[in-house]
Amino acid sequence: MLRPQDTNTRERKSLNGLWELRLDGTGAGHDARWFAAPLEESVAMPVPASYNDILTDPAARTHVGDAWYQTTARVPRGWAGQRISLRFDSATHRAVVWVGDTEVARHEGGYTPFEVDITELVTPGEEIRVTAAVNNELTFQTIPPGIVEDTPQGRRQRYFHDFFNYAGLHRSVWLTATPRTRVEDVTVVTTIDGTTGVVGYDVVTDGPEDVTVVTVLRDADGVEVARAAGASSELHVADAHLWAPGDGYLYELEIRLENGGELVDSYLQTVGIRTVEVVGTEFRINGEPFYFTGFGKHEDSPVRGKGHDDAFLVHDFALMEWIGANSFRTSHYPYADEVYDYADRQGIVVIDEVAAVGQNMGLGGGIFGTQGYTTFSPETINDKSREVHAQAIRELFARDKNHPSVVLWSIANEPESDTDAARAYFEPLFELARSLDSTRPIGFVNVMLAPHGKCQVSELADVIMLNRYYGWYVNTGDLAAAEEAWTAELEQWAGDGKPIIITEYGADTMAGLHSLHQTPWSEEYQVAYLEMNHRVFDKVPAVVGEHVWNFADFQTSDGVFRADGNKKGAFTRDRRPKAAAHALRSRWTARP
Ligand code: GCB
Repeated sequence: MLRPQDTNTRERKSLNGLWELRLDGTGAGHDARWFAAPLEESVAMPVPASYNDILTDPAARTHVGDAWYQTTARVPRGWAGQRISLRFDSATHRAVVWVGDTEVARHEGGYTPFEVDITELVTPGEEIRVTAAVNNELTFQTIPPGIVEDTPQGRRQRYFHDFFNYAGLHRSVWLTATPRTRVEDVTVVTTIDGTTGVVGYDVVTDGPEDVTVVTVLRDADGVEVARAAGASSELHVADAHLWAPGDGYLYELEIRLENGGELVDSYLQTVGIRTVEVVGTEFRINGEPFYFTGFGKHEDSPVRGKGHDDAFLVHDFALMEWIGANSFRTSHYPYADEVYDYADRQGIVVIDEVAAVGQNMGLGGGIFGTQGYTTFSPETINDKSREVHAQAIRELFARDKNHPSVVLWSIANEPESDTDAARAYFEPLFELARSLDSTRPIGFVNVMLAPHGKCQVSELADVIMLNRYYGWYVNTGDLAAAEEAWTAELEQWAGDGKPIIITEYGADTMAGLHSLHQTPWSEEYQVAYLEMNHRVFDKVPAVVGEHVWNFADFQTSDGVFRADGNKKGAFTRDRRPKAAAHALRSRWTARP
C-alpha cells in the first residue's frame, strides 16, 4: 500500500480536524446502525489524537469498547474518472468503517494503515459521511494482548505492557485520488559497488491500461542521475552520495507509468543508498561499524496521548540531536509514517518494532510477578494469536521496507522466551520475517527473566537485544552489586559472537528530587545508574549500542510503582532535561 501523495497524477485530501465522537461501551451502536445517520449525543473530537485525555470525563479515560467517530467530507469535483480511496494511517486497535450506509473496511491492529477503494460509492463534488467504530479491547488474540474483565463496577481492560492503552484515530485520515491504472507498490533495495550506488527496484502496477514503467532517479537538487525502464530493474549512480547516520541524504525515484508516451501515473519514492549487515559482533552500515546511541521512545505527550503531532516530532528530534543520540527504537509499536520520513531526512537510525509487547505472564506493567496465566497455551496466546502477530509483521514490513533509516526489525518486546512453547511460537515468525526481508537483520528484545543459557529464542536472532535493570528492579540502590552481576551476565552473552544492543536500561527519576546519597528516584541516582551501566558496556566489545529507557517520561496504567506514569525519561513528559540528559550529552557528543 503506497502513501497518499500529490503528484502530476495523484491528489490527496486530509480529513483531519474535528470529528464527532460517541463512546459505546456495550456495542449498541452496531445494532442501532449509528453509521446510518448523523451521530447523536456526540462531542467534538480532534483527529489525530487519543480520545482518552481530551475531555474531563473519567469515563472517556478508562473507556472499554467502541468509540464511534464520524465526519462529513466533500469529494473534490475534479476527481471524476479517478480511483478514489479512503485511508486511515491508523485506528487503535481495530476499526469497522462505513461510507454512508455501506460498510467498506475492517482492520485489525492499531498501528498500521489500511485503505479501501470507494470509487463506486461516491460522486465527485458531493458530500459523503464517513463513520468509524474504533475498538480498543485487547484479548489474548490481539497484538498486544490483554484481558477484558467483567466486574461489578463494569468492564475493565487489563494488559501486560507498561504504557497507557491510548486509543482512537491517532494518525491522519485521507481521501486519495489516483488514476485507475496506477503504481500499486514499489520495493527498493540498495547496494554499493565501489563508489557506485546501485538502486534495485520492483514495481507492481494495477488497472486496465497497458502501460510501460519508466523510472527516473534524481538527486537532492532535482538533477536526474539515472533512468531505467521496466517494472523491475537497477539504476546505477556514479559517485553516489550515501545515506549514513547523521547524513540523511535522499534521492528521489519517480516511477512513471506511460502509455504511448503519455503519462498515466507518477509516484515519488525517496531513496537512501546504504547497506546494512551483521559481521561477527559488528553491526555495519555502509561497511562501517555502527554504535547505537539513543533511546527507546514512545508516542506519548500530554493531552493528545498517542496522537501524532508534527511539533513533538520535530522537537523530539531536535532534543535527540542536542543530546548526541544517533538512533532510537520505536518501542513498542510502529510509529506514524511521518516519524520515519523525518528519520530518513535527519539521518537518524531506527529499530522498527512490531506491537508484540506483553506476551509474558511473568511480567505486568514492567514489574516481575505472575499474572496468573500460562503465556503460550491453547487458551491464551495461541495459534490464532500467532496468525495476528504474523499479519502485524507483514503489515509493518510492507509499510516501512523502503525507509533507509530502518536498519533492524524487532518482532517482539520481552516475550516469554525461556520455554519450549515460546520457541515453537517464535520459530515460524522468524522464518516469515526472513522471507519478507533478507536485507535487514532481524531480532527481538530479550527480558531479564530469560538470561543467557535459558533463553531459547535468541539463537534465532541476528542481533542480541537486551533490556536490563540491574540497579533498579534488582540490586535496587546497590550499584556496586549491580555492576558485578550485570558484567557477569553481559560477558556470557558476548560469548555468542553476535552484536549486542542494550535496548533498555533506566531508573525512574522524579525531576527535581535531589539527594547527597545514592537514593533511587533522585536525579543523582539516575546519573550514577547510567554511569555504572556505561562502565559495564565499555568493557564488552560485543556491545554495539546503548538505548536508555526512556527518552521522556510517559503515561502508564495506574499502579503503586508508577507516579503519574513511568518516570525513567531523560526528559520529563513536557521535554525538560533531567540531570541525566546532561550526563548523556557529555558522553554521546564526545563520541567520534
Ligand atoms: C521494560 C519494558 C518497558 C517498561 C520498562 C520499565 O522492560 O520493555 O516497556 O516501561 O521495562 O520501565 O519497567
